[in-house]
Amino acid sequence: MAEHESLEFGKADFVLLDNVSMEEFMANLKLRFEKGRIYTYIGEVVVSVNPYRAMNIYGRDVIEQYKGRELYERPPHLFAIADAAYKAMKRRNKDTCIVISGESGAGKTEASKYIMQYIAAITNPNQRAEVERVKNMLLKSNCVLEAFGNAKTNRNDNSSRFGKYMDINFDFKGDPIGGHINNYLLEKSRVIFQQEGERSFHSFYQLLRGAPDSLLRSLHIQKDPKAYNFIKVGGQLKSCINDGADFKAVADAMKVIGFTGDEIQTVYKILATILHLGNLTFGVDGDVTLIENTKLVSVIRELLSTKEENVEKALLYRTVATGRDVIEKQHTTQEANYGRDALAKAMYERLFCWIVSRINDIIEVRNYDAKIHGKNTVIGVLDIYGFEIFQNNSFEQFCINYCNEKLQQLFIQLVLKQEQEEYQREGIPWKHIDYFNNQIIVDLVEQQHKGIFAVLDEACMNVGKVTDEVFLQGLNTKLAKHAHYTSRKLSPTDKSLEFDRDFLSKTFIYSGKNKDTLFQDFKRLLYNSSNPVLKAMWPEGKLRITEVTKRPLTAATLFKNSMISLVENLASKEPYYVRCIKPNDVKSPLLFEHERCRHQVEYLGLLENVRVRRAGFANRQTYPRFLQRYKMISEFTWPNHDLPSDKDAVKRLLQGCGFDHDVAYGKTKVFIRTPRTLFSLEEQRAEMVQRIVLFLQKVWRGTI
Ligand code: AD9
Ligand code: MG
Repeated sequence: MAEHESLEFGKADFVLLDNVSMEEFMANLKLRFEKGRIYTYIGEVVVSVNPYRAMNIYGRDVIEQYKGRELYERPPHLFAIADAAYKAMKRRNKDTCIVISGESGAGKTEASKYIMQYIAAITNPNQRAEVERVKNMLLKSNCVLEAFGNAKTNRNDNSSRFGKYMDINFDFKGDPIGGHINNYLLEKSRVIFQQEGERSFHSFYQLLRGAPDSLLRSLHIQKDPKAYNFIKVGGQLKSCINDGADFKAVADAMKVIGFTGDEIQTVYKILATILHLGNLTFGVDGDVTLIENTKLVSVIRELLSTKEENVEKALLYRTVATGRDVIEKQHTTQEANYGRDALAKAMYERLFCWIVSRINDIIEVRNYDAKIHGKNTVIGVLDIYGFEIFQNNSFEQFCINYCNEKLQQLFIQLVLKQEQEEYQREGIPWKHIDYFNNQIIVDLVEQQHKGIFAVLDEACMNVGKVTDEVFLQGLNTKLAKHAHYTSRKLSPTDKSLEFDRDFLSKTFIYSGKNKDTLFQDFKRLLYNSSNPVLKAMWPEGKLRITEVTKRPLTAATLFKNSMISLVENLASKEPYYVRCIKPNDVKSPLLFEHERCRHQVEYLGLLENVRVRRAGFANRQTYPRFLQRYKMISEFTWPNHDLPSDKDAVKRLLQGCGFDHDVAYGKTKVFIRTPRTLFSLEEQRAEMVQRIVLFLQKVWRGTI
């Protein structure tokens, strides 16, 4: 018996459970985890449990075992799902996507990297140089993005603090010819603040620990992270990550990808500027606000290639237009502190987006290829930040958790709802399955006019300074009757919103993070830099103050829009799912915390998924399409059938092969229950194709 069928390791597919109950599901999950079988299927969905140890299951030999094979032929693995997505794309010319979800630390980013490695390994058999180049770039880009977008949190030593969706484009041969990355809301508040036990983005520590002395000297930076206010807040300055070695790996990756020397230097200068900004302090002399450590201003000026007085002015004043007049208004120390922090965050965020766009410039599909070979197809890989609930949850957690709710909604729609609806439409007998539809939660957040984001935006339009209170009052009036909005508190120090859906619970939303203003003076400062790389990052700095009239979109609206378009994009592709589970909170390879895992199984809707799958069918195809593919395997249908309809012909074909018991006939489609039947049809077809080819060859050679 094949290993994946042996009961010693539990059931390889939850669909095969004797009874679909939470107890049996959990027992199987636990047994497999303990036996080192971290992957299990629900049909074509992979459930993965983070092993928290190096597993010897990703090597070249294992890749070979999965290459081109059908899903159910080998033990469950990410490679099988990657192969299925790849095959579907190649065979049917369809765009596919792999959506990886699960809470923070569950293993999404690692999974996305293994999937990419697999795709890279199985493509380009002819070793075309251009394709090798593209593959190398795609893989190398991960290392750079993680350095700038990941950080140590209390949940995960390498937590993604941005969402990433990467399209890989393939040519008609099925070889990667380019890609595109979309990034979503970087948690930029981490640049200036970290919770106890956490770190800022890896890039800062990598610079301090890995940069050669000469570089540090030129940046006026010392090695000790404790010297820098912005990155020492969390108190967690060491980590299990090797910052020094990573610095070199990232620098090499940037070079390989094609960043120029000047660009890389500018990246370091921006990091250094942010560190120096954090040490700037403001004081007052009479009614004048001033910078206490003016030496730092010279350092910042040098790093930014601007004029010294401009740096000082941008930090202490803001230009405002009152009617036609333009005046300079001095900051209070509080405003100056706010401005400094906003500048640091904005510079980092802009740097990150710029890095992504540079990578995109370089990995973009070469036009000539697309032109020559017509349409190319895409596999998208989504690795987004997972649900997280901290002691204090802020605007970022709210956005992150909303994003996860959106993805869960997509999963429900595609896997559960559409499946049920399709059976109904096709007139296939179907027992209704109950599931929690989280649309109500998604609406609570994003609905026009009365969703939380809308109320927040409205509060932020308020010119006065009481926006937090206005926001809370707005929520109270508009959402009082919402089933999932149970209470809220008005105390100015505890503005928590309470919901009974726990990913949204205890969220502190302050309107400031939504407004997210960076004074125009800073934009102008950076735009006027004589460093062309930096200047190019801040094109809006060229606007004069009187031209800046349009109110920018709020952070919430931007995020909401980007999520809506992400979900639309995913919905337009054929989705494959990886559902990651985190077995414990202490990163132990041995501990399977039952309650913790059960909770995740519940909110990922895995049990409902099994039920739908069991009630359902592995594959469905319209009658004409089915015939087109398999008609050659039956004498009744080859080369053409004389039955009254395609449906009758398909029936006849399947009866002839003895598969009639395993299928259902809908109005327009045939539904095949088990993958094995499909597999067998495929085998017979391949055999027949081979025979036909041999026959034709003989005809051509004139031997027949
Ligand atoms: V977050 O939402 O970005 O905070 P992820 O991405 O879900 O989170 P990640 O992939 O970063 O989690 O995994 C966390 C850690 O678990 C990794 O750094 C590894 O130490 C560990 N891990 C995850 N998957 C595997 C694996 N397949 N094999 C070995 C793993 N270790
Ligand atoms: Mg991650």
